[in-house]
Amino acid sequence: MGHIHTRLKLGLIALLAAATAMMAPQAAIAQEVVGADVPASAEPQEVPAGETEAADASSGYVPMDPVEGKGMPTSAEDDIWASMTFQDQYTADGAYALGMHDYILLPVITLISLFVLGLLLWVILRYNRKANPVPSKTTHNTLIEVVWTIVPVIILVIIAVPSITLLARQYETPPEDAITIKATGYQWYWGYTYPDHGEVEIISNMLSDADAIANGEPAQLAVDNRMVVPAGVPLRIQTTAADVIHAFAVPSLWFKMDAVPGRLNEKMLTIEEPGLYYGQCSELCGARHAYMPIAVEALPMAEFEAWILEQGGSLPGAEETTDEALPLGQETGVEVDADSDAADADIPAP
Ligand SMILES: [Cu+2]
Repeated sequence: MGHIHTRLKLGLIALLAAATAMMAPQAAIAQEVVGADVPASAEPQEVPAGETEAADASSGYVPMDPVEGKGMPTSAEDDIWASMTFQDQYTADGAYALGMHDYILLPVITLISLFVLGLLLWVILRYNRKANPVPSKTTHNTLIEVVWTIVPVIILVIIAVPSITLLARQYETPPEDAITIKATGYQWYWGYTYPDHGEVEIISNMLSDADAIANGEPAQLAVDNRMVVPAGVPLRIQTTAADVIHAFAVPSLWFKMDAVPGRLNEKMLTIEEPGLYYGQCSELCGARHAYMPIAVEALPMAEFEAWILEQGGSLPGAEETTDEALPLGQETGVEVDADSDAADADIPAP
């Protein structure tokens, strides 16, 4: 009977370990899905002129329409299975992680759970007092003990290989020519700056439910000014915060990084295709934590550059041409010197 207790205990430990393994990646990108369902009647977008921001009317950039189910959570009414698993992934790391979840973790967890359930039922039916009035006095079985030690080790190694690979991939440093975008968390909105593009700064606030639905966007995920980025090239996303700790998280891009005041965190992001990807602040940051969503709009490079110019930014490498047009002393290098001179002048001579 003793070894059965041990076996049950081991079975439970295996089940717990499996449950933990299942929870971990989900917790990593878990997010509240609050009123995210777009009304089924949402027409394929024909946003009336003037419905979108005033700045867009005169210019080339028109905010991209969301694609149902892409870069956003799915409601249970629309698709019960899609609502229970991860969002479709649009980065290589995300695809890898999703594959690991679908083809390794989930099958392993399911098999272990069924196996342990079978053992429990067997013990309950076969070894209860009525069915088995005289219990066996067996205390050891070397073969079984070796098996129940070795098999879990093999299972853990099978899980560890892709798991550590994924961890390493997520730490990959962005290449030198990656485009830097800095996301700053504020109570309770996001700011996006583009240091490679003339310090363009975008302040991004959540739209009201009515405005979001009028735009054909999911309520409480839509924002007034999106974080526009180029698709298909490596981005160096830096996160920081101005007040308390926030976290910049976009589930469909497999991206989550804390935004900590006084620190600059950095992680590479390469979005595979143009699209609109929604996320949320994922670190409890105060009263309106749930109302500081993230909307990342990935555009082809040419459209991204046009958007940057529209925002008053500049293109890296285009400085030679813009310098000529600027009055002397206005080019970046000299400007910095002038600032520091001015700062020096304020300090009284010793
Ligand atoms: Cu926050």
